[in-house]
Amino acid sequence: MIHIPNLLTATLLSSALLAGPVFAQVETAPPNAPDQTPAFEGQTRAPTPAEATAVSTEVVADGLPHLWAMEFLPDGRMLVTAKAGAMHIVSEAGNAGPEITGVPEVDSRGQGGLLDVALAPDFETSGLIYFSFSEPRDGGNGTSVASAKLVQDPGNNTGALEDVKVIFQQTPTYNGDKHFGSRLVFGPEGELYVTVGERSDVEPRVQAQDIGSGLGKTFRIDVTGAALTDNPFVDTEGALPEIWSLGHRNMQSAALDGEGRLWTVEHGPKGGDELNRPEAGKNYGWPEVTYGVDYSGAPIGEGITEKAETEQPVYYWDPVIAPSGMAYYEGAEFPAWDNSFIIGGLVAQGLVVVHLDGDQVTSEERIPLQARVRDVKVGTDGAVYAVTENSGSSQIIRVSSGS
Ligand SMILES: [Ca+2]
Repeated sequence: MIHIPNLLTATLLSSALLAGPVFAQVETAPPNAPDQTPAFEGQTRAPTPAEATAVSTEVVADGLPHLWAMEFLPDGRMLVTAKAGAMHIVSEAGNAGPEITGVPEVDSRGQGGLLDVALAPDFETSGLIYFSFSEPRDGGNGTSVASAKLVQDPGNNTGALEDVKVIFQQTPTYNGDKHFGSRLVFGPEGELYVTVGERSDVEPRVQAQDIGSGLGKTFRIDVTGAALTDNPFVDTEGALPEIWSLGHRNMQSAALDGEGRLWTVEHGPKGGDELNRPEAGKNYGWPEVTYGVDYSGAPIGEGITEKAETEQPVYYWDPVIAPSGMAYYEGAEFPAWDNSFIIGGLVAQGLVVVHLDGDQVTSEERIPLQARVRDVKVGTDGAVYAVTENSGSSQIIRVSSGS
């Protein structure tokens, strides 16, 4: 009889031998880049919490078109974007209204489409929303951000976009269908952070390192799309003044923490999803520095995980979770998740909860939902709402602690 050692058992045994206390880890599959090692303890495969969080789930809305993002309106209804290029209002009972009129054309091939949506900080009085989308352009496409006034009729969940203005365009335009990002997050001073991708292919992706290119960047703009005057590269010749941070791959998760600081999660290649806290002018390494390997299994660049003048991720995953959407948690429903990020997992097919102590991840927990999770929000009730995508349609699932 052949005895096949269980990987979890092997991990537990080795940590028991080396470190005394035994902690289980969420991830037990072998890494794609087994020769790479974390830069510091706890940078990957953090232990699970001592006690697993009990959850119950309830489908709030079903049979929706393939969604990409969701925001709660102040009255508790939900504003959703559909990848194919539509926006809807979904009632608290889960009924979707008709398509909101006035949504501009999007290029929804591949990973493109109508992407994130954010309410203006003064939404209750202005009715303004901001959304990102893969904009069809001469010579290809690119991620753009538009503002619009949402005129609604709460009685029948209808709405219209008026005064639609494209306020920001990621450049250069590229003819591809991958890595558009994106998420939109308003900072505490009303500044708008925009995350994008680097368009994936070998030729454009190196521009993630180029501050004259808008590929692979976080941007920080005002509500008109202009660079903030205290952005890091406003006085650098040849640089795009809207850039906040560089060296990113494809950021489809972004949220503020309790102190109002921006955090992002980006898709790595085969391995190498990263949690970062992007700071002004800093370089997050892609594609020169990365955990994981290319889809072919070959190293990316020199296959290095550290380099001077580049930042280490706060945390990374190999194998990947395929992050999309994230929310900072400080609600009453899950006291154990206080000061955690709840990240949507497309490949992880559920929620990925990383608990923080200061700026370090202390534990990682998974909440399986048996569906690709595209976006995550916390409701005013403290429950967590996951937007799923399966076979081209979506559900909104409420995750609570009750039964
Ligand atoms: Ca990085």
